[in-house]
Amino acid sequence: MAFFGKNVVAFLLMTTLFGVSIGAVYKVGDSAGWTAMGSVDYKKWASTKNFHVGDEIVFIYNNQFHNVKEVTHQDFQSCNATSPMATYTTGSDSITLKNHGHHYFLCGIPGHCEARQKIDIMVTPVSQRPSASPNYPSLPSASSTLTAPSPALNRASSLQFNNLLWALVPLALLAVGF
Ligand SMILES: [Cu+2]
Repeated sequence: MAFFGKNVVAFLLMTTLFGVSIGAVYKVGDSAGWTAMGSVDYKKWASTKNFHVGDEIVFIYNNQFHNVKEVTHQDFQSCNATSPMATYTTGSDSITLKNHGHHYFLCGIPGHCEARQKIDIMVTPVSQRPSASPNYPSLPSASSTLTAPSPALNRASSLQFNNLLWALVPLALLAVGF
């Protein structure tokens, strides 16, 4: 019974996560992909997009010549690839934007970042209410929240729900016993 309960929670967690993930998918550099050939101005490319939490960015490149490293703002500025927060090397790297704020990526191959193979992805918060203080509704227990039927939610509330959900993931994982 305990196992059954845990599985149900895990199942609900997964379906809820995927059920409300309705973010956009952006191919970095569009048809040019992730390159150091100078054909893409990634700063300009990013400035034409409006990234939100839950959106996905995809880096497409030949992994013999390039890679993707997520770095701090300082390392982004100085093209320092030696202490990345994350490294991607498949050549088809799909990254879901989980937090708002800046996400800095560069190619770690020597010289490429300097050749402007770097990108600053600015993720805007899903719900921006100028006057709202952080007034998250008091959360019920993780399990009762997760049983809320996601199909019934409209788009707006499911987006907010998605935000809340990320805050709940640690709770849920705790409940599942990971
Ligand atoms: Cu490169």
